[in-house]
Order: sequence, then C-alpha cells, then structure tokens
Amino acid sequence: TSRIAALRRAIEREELSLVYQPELHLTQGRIHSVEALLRWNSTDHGTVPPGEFIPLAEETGLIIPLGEWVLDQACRTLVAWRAAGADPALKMAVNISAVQLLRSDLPDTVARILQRHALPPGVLELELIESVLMSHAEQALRRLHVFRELGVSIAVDDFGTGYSSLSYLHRLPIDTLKIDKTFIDGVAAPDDHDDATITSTIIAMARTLGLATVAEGVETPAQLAFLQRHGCDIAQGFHISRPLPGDDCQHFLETAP
Ligand code: G
Ligand code: G
Ligand code: MN
Ligand code: NA
Repeated sequence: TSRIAALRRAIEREELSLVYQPELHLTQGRIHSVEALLRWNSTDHGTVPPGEFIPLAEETGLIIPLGEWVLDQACRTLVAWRAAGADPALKMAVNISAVQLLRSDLPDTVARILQRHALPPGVLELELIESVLMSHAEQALRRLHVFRELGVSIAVDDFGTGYSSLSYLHRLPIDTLKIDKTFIDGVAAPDDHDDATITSTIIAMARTLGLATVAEGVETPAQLAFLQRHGCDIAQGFHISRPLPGDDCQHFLETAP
C-alpha cells in the first residue's frame, strides 16, 4: 500500500503511539510539563519519522483525525498519571498543526476531549508554530481568544525561526515561548556569541512581556547553566530526558526530584 493509504489506516491498526518528553522548571526544580510527540510504526513501511508523516498528514487532511487521536491519547495518559499520584499541576503539551488551528471547530474538539476525561483546561498546553500566527493572523487570533477563555494555555513552538516579532506576539493571548533548538545549540559554544546574545535577549524580553520561556534541545550541563544564569524558566532536551514511552515517563516523574 502507499504511505497515504497506510497512514489512513494507522489508527484502526493501532500503529500510532505517543512518547512524552519532560520539561524541567529551572527555579522550582520540578517537572513542569511533558510534551506529547507522535510516533508511527507502520506494518507496511516500518518506523516512519514524524518529519515525514506529519507533513503527509497535513497535506491530505489526515492530520484532523490524527490530531484528535493525539489529544485524546495525551489526555488519557495524563489522567492515568494523575490517578497514580502525579503532581496535579503537571501540564500536558500537545503540538497542533496549522491545518488544525485553522479549523473553526478546534476549540470545540479540545473542550469535548477535556470534558470526556474530566480534566481541568489549565493542564493542557497547545503548541503552535510561529508562522501560522503571522500568515493567518485573524483566524489564529480568534482561536487563541477562545482558548484563553477556555483556560487552555498556548505556547509558540520553534520561536525565533519565523519572522514574528516579540512586540507583535505579546499582543496575542499566548503564555509561553519555546526558544528553538538552533539557538540553544550555540549558547555554550565559545565561538557562537550570536546565539548566546539572541537567547539571552529573547529571555529578557519575554520576561518583560510576561511570557514564560522554554529552551528546546538542551543537551549539555553548560547549556543548562547558561539558561539558569539568564533566567530562562523551563528547559527541555536530551540532557533532562529523551522522549519516553508512557510507562517510562511515569516512572521518570515518580523518581525525578
Ligand atoms: O517528535 P520529533 O521527534 O521528531 O518531532 C518532529 C516534529 O514533529 C516536531 O516539529 C514536532 O513538533 C512534530 N510533531 C510531533 N508530534 C506531533 C503531533 O502530535 N502533532 C503535530 N502536529 N506535530 C507533531
Ligand atoms: O518542533 P518540536 O519542538 O515539537 O520538536 C521536538 C523535536 O525535538 C522532537 O523530535 C524531539 O525528539 C526533538 N528533541 C527534543 N529534545 C532534543 C535534544 O535535546 N536534541 C535533539 N537533537 N532533539 C531533541
Ligand atoms: Mn513542540
Ligand atoms: Na519545537
């Protein structure tokens, strides 16, 4: 079968799974959130990387049922962790593609799934990429206001790679900026003064504007130290933890300090 045909049947064939990557709060010293990341292990095509099948799902519209499956599954997992004693403040972060955000029924879908699982909206954080907030500003803004009213928080993913300015973003009802890994890669490299300057400037300006900052792709103790020194709120990356299957992540949460 073609990849599209296989992807179309991936849910019913139970080929999809989520892995969860913890995000560490740097001053509170606790796991603030986990990000759900979709994986596809196809019977016909083997393990297909998300960088390949997610664009395919977006082009074909399959991202709508897949995205709903992700939200439902992520909420189900969070409910199980909470029942097992997880921090009630622990947030679940879910990536939302532009195709999903532009649908007017996304807020209803999200509200319905939260209700189904009896979860307070405040534990859900939706990650949006920067470019959709610029290219479809009006529709995006309408959705963001509904989510704000609902109590769901919004993070801007891969921040710094698009063309939005902080002065524009701060007028939007968003909560968090996730600073793109490409900047974090250079922050503790002696020859990369630009990345360090950009990162510390984003952190300082975000703070002024009342936005929380997450550093993505933190891989070394030196990067973590830089981020702590510059007042970044939250760190995510292989140095904290790789994305983990649900059971392993639950164990990580139970044993993390
Ligand atoms: O999971 P990483 O391991 O490879 O993710 C690669 C890319 O796929 C990232 O840009 C990530 O945001 C995106 N991604 C992962 N899971 C999801 C998902 O459930 N929905 C959407 N829309 N994107 C996802
Ligand atoms: O676009 P988004 O930020 O959602 O993408 C998350 C992607 O980044 C996932 O593919 C995840 O596996 C990957 N990732 C998370 N932490 C690290 C890290 O420390 N190093 C590298 N190389 N990739 C990471
Ligand atoms: Mn993300
Ligand atoms: Na990102």
